[in-house]
Amino acid sequence: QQTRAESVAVLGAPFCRGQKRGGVEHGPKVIRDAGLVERLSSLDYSVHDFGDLNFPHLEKDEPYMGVKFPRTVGAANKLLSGAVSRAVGAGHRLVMLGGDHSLAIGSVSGHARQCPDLCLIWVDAHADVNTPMCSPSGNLHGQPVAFMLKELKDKMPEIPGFSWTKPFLSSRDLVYVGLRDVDPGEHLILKNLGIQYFSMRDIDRLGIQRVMEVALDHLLGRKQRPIHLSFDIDAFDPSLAPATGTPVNGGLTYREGIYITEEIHNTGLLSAIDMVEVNPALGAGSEAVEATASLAVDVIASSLGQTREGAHASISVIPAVK
Ligand code: 4U7
Ligand code: MN
Ligand code: MN
Ligand code: MN
Repeated sequence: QQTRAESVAVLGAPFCRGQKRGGVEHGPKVIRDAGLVERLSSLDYSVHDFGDLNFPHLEKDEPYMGVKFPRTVGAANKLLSGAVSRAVGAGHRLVMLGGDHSLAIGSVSGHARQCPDLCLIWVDAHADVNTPMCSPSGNLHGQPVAFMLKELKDKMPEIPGFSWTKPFLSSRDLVYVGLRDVDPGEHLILKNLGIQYFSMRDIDRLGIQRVMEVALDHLLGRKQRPIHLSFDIDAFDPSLAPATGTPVNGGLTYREGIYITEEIHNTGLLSAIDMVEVNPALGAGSEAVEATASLAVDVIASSLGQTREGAHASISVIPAVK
C-alpha cells in the first residue's frame, strides 16, 4: 500500500455575521456529514480534523460607516487567521469550512503569513471586493477582497475590529472565475486595478479549458507559488447548489466546476481551500441541502486529487485469477 506523505487539516468556521441570513454557521456540520473526512482519507491523505473554532460573541456591535457587525466579523477573522497560520505552518494542506465568505479575510491572511508569495483564485458569482463606501448592503461577506488588496489601501477606512490586519495581496496575484453579479463600484475596481477575471460570459465564449489555461498562466507563468482557492458554492448554478444565501442564475455546471478544481490540483501547488456559503437553512428541503453539501465535498475532493478518469495509486498489479 502506497500512501501520500501529505496531510490535510480540516478547520470548521461556524460563522454567519458577514451577512444577514441565519444558518450558514451550520455549513461545517453538513459538509462533514456529507462525508468529507472519509473522502479525503480515501485519497490517501492523513486527515487532521481540528473541529470547529469557537468564535467570541460580542454584546454590542453597532454598524460603522454602514458596515454591519464589524467588531464581531473582525474578531472572528483574527481568531481564524491565527488558526490557519498555525495549521499551514505545521505543514498541513488546509481546508476551511465556512461559514460566510467574510471568513476569507482570516483564512487568506493566515495563509499569507506563512506563504507571503501566495496567489488567490476566487471562484464565485460575486467579486466580493466592495469597499465599505461602495457596498450596497453593508454586509462584510461582499467585501473580503477589499481588505486584502494593497492597491485599495487608500480607499479603505479603518473599521473597528480589523486593526490586526493589513493589506497583503497585489491585484495581479488574484484571478476570479464565475462572476455574474458584480456591483458598479466593484466593476470599477476590477477595471481600474486591471484584475484578471473570467465572468460566466467569458466561460461561454472561451470554454472552461481555455479560461483555466489563461488563469493559471497569469498566476504561475512567471513563477510557481502556493495557491489559495476561495470557493463560494454560489459560483455553481442554483439548480446544483440551492442551499446558499445569494444564489444567481446562470452559474457553473457541475463539469465546469470540477474541471476548475482538477486543473488547480494538477498544478501541484494548491495549499489552502475555503469552502463557504453553504447554508442548510435555505433550499427547498433536506434533499436540496444534501445535494449542496455533497457538491461542496466533490469540489474539495477534486481540488485535492480525486479524478474522474480514475487512479491506481493503491494497486500496482492487475489482480490475477484466483
Ligand atoms: B458572497 C453583494 F450587493 N455584492 O456586496 C453585496 F449584491 O460571499 C452581494 O459572494 C455579496 O456570497 C455576496 O452585498 C457575497 C450584493
Ligand atoms: Mn457569492
Ligand atoms: Mn463570495
Ligand atoms: Mn453568497
